[in-house]
Amino acid sequence: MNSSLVRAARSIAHPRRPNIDGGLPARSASTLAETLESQVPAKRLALAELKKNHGSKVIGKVTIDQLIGGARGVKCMLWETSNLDAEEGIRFRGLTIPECQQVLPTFSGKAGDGEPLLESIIWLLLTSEVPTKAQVDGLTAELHERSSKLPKHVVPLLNSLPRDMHPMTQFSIGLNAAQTASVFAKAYADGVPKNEYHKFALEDILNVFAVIPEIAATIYRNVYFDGIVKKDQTLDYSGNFCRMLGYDDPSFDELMRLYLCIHTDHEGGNASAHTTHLVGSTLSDPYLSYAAGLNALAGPLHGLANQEVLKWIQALQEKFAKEGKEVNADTITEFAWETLNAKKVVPGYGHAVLRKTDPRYTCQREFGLKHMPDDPLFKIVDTIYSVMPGVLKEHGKVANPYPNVDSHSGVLLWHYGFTQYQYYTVLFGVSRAVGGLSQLYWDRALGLALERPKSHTPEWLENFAKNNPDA
Ligand code: CMX
Repeated sequence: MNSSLVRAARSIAHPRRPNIDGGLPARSASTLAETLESQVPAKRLALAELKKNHGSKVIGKVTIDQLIGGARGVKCMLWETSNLDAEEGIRFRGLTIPECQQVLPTFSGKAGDGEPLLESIIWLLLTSEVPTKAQVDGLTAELHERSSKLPKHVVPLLNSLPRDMHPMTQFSIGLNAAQTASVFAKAYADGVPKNEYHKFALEDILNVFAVIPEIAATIYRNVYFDGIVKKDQTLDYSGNFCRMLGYDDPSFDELMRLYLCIHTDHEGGNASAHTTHLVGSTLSDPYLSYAAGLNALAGPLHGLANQEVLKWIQALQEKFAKEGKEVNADTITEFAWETLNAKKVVPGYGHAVLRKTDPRYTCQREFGLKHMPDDPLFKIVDTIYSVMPGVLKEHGKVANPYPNVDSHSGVLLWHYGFTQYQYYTVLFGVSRAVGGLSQLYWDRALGLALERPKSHTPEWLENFAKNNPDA
């Protein structure tokens, strides 16, 4: 591991304030809860200062187009854990994906030797610090221990659901049902003071992280196999999740680590993160807040796009097999135009914010080049990548003709025999919990307000336009 890069990354992710004598404070806090608690007073103070000194500054204007068009670009949310740049893509607490891959602890213990552990990203997103391996190991053990907090009625409830109910619907039901264990809801009902909410929210957040692999794996094993879920808590979070799903291949464990890390967070405005934040702002507990986020993720314009990509590729393969044509750049182009002319979207392409290839796509492509360069489906995805931006540019409607994260995730899973693509969004959902709920911790710690933007009727807008011709 390159130690100067780790130091640099630590200072990007978490610029430490000098002590009065000019030295840097020691990184002494050992558990996640202690580390967070030690950060709360300074963060509260910083936000209060920001509000006091700059609260009335104007940071943007809103047009009627934006009001009608899904609030694109409207600056109206505070989000701690990540930032999305249209050109560069995501940074988790200041770190790009390649930087995370270089500095965050991995399964072997050596940063840079394999994919980061999800526990490393949990630590980074919550605390803004690059954790040590010992801190990450402590968190792994804590999450394994907390996994016993799944209420006993949840698995029987999941077992009773119809097999043909979409896995995302089952996931949402499972997490909502687990809400009976909410420590936050009980504390609120008991009247704990507002400045203590975050402590109880953190209990729920860590418990949600700990129990969702079992909810998710139970759904997978029920819908497609024998319903039996076997844990291996000698492994990390992702490795154990793979065993629960029924996969026992170190290379697949690495894919799952990568997959779970890169899907965690994509700043605040995306539908799943925003929904979690919005519902949480009513002081719904973290279980209910994230279950709402899952329902947003289940939409085909958002997380469901990863299953749609596989469906699209299969339809393409079927069509050209029937016609006795091979799948190549020409036939893919033909199929893309058929999709666009039928007024349908090409799944896995385009983005509401990004204007370049999604770095989450790029790192999955690199994983494919390393682990499965000759896989036929991987090659098709690569050929799609070589022609689709050109097709979409020629079509002329799409703001971003480049692939997003969902364009690549399915093909990697497929390579390992994980072909049940209706389930893919559940994996996204296991990961997105980390971003949405890490932010929810800070929402409660910073006492963020109930979210309640203003809406207007069409008549109001028309009158406004009439009375303000120069607006
Ligand atoms: N195929 C065809 N048309 C597309 C398109 C695509 N991949 N992406 C955008 N368009 C269309 C839009 O539907 C819109 O058409 P209308 O004017 O008729 O409504 C027009 O191009 C302009 O849209 P945009 O400004 O480029 O994109 P938006 O911000 O409105 O939407 C997104 C963003 C992701 C919903 C859109 O690109 C899309 O539908 N992509 C395909 C689905 C997908 O991959 N979603 C996953 C996104 C990542 C995630 O959240 O998981």
